[in-house]
Amino acid sequence: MQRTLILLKPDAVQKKICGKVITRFEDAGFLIRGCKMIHLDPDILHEHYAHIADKPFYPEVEEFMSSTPVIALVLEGDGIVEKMRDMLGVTDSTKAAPGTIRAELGVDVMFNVAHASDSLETAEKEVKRFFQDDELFQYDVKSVEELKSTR
Ligand code: FUP
Repeated sequence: MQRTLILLKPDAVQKKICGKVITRFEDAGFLIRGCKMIHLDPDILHEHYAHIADKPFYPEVEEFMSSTPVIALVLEGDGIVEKMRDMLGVTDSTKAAPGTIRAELGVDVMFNVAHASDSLETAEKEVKRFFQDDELFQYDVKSVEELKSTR
């Protein structure tokens, strides 16, 4: 089963749409394996965004991503890395396909709701970057009917 790393960005936190976004992930069948609120410091942001650290817009990314805490999630699901990128839409919210999270809830290229790992290889690195092994959890999924039958 694949895992991916999600960061619900400051725009999602400030707009109080984290629950709405997580509901979309759960409705897609993905499982939450890890979840925490963290304040990202310049060191971790520089590491996480190493691929854009030399771009002129990087200082703005760092300022934005540390402007409030973010919610970091490790989600699991069949083919989740690609499915999640499709669900989110392209980086620029104004160009994201209709129905995607960024098209519906994002503002622009910076305020684009969430980060998701862009490949399986990156996902493994990013999960380790933000979560210790003991912050990830295994549990069984149960329907309402199954839970009722245990009472
Ligand atoms: P994504 O993989 O879709 O999260 O996008 P990138 O890793 O390429 O970019 C990370 C962040 O850099 C974006 F969320 C916002 C910022 N960015 C810009 O501000 N302008 C750009 O042209 C590209 C990225």
